[in-house]
Formats: sequence, structure tokens, C-alpha cells
Amino acid sequence: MFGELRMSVVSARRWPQFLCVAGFAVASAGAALALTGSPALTRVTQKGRAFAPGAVSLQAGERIEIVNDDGELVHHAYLEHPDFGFDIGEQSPGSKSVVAFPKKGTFTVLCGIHPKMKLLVAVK
Ligand SMILES: [Cu+2]
Repeated sequence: MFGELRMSVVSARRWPQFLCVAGFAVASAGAALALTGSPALTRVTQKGRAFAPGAVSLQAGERIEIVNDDGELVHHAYLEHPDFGFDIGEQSPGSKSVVAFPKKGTFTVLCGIHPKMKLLVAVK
């Protein structure tokens, strides 16, 4: 009986701590957004002649950072779609490019050098 009582006291005591941590997380996210003034950025790497992850889901307006993390290989990501497209050109190893997806839809990013590379982007 005393054990139960003690447990409930402890968990009640942790609530303010939890709320404080949660509040800090929300404030930090807000501060980060205020500092950058930019929507979310999802990182996609190119390694072993493949996009990783191979599929991502975004909200309209969010961005993807496409990183060439593939040793000595050059990549060339592009997207052709009736509603939206881009071509980031040849990407040497270690380089990064950021692309925004302003329109809703389902898109496939390809590599102009490695035809098997595909990145599916669902924009909601
Ligand atoms: Cu490639």
C-alpha cells in the first residue's frame, strides 16, 4: 500500500519535469524555425548507386537536401513532371543540393547517369 502511494507521488512529481522538457522541445523547434525561416528539410543521400531513403513523404513547400555520399561517383538528380521539375546538374562526391517541392503530387526523381536510381517523393 505504501509502495503504491510512493509510486503515484513519484509519477506526479515527474509531470512538471516532463511538461518542462516537452515545452522546451516545442520552444526549440519554434526557435529553429524562426532562426532559419525555412520549412522542413529532409536529407536524402546517394550511396551505392541508390537514393537512401528510396521514398520520402513531404508537405507541400518542404525541401529535400540531396547529398552525393558515394565515394568517387558523380550523380545527376533531376525530375521531369508535367506539373513540376528540376535538374540539379552533375553532383561531384561530397556535394549537396537543396530542392523545394511546392506542389502536391507523387514524383520520381531520377539520376541522369544511373538509370536504376529512383527516389519517390509523395507531396501531400
Ligand atoms: Cu547516379
